[in-house]
Amino acid sequence: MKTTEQENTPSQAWTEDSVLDELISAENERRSTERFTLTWQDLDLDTAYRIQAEGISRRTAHSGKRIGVKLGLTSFAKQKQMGVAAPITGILTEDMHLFPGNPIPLSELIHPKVEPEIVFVLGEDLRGPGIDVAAAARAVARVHAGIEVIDSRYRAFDFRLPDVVADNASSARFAVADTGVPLADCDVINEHVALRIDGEIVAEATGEAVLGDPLRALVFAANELAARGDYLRAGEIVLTGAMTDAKAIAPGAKVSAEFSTLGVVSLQTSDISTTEEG
Ligand code: OOG
Ligand code: MG
Repeated sequence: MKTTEQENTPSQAWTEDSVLDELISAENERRSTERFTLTWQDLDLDTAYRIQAEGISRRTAHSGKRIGVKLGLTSFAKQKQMGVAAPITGILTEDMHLFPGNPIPLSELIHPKVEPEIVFVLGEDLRGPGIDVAAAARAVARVHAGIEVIDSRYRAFDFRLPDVVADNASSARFAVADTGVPLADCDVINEHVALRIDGEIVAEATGEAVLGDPLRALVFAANELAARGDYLRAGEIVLTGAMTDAKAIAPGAKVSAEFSTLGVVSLQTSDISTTEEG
């Protein structure tokens, strides 16, 4: 079928259920899939967030409980890289958490990329709507260095906003440095990070890249979750979004994100090759 015909073909009758089944199969079978908006052109954000929520409830039923929330596409670098111009939220579960010494399991992933992130751990619940930067700041217990490993279930990371929302914002794995600091001890806007792969600096940024202030990402999360009757809980981890564009990783690669005051978080990929694109 020619591309023009494909674009114009009416929905091949995707439903919320069949979209979710396809995303789960793609993840389990380590294969990518075509974005749904090619054939379901009016898939909207409310529907996409419902698909995401159902995916999380199935995931938490067997793989681990919810432990946090992530922001996606909060920096211009990421919005430009992905061609999508609005922040989104996703949900983090226990089974996504990589601890020191855990490799990035390439044999379980499709085409993973790494990105450095400023991470908040909450000391109290944060419930929108109407959250502002001051309220968000009060809820933060600690700030940590983090690396997110994203892995879109879409072919070549080609998606529109509803696709990536349904796919839980490309969530795959993440790592957070053990020790954090109180918010008062970290100027998160000017916090600098250098992302290294195999010793080489591949990207650099400061916290300002994240909506001008990573606390604004936390504000966005609280208010966005409130629109769907959800809120951030005390103790939850919040990944505020990539400060730089994301970088693909080869088997055996050593990745580290070196922050100016938050310290270093390091990961190594397993040396088993991925099934697609590397
Ligand atoms: C979407 C997820 C973006 C971030 O930090 O911006 C994200 C993607 O780029 O696949 O996690
Ligand atoms: Mg991210």
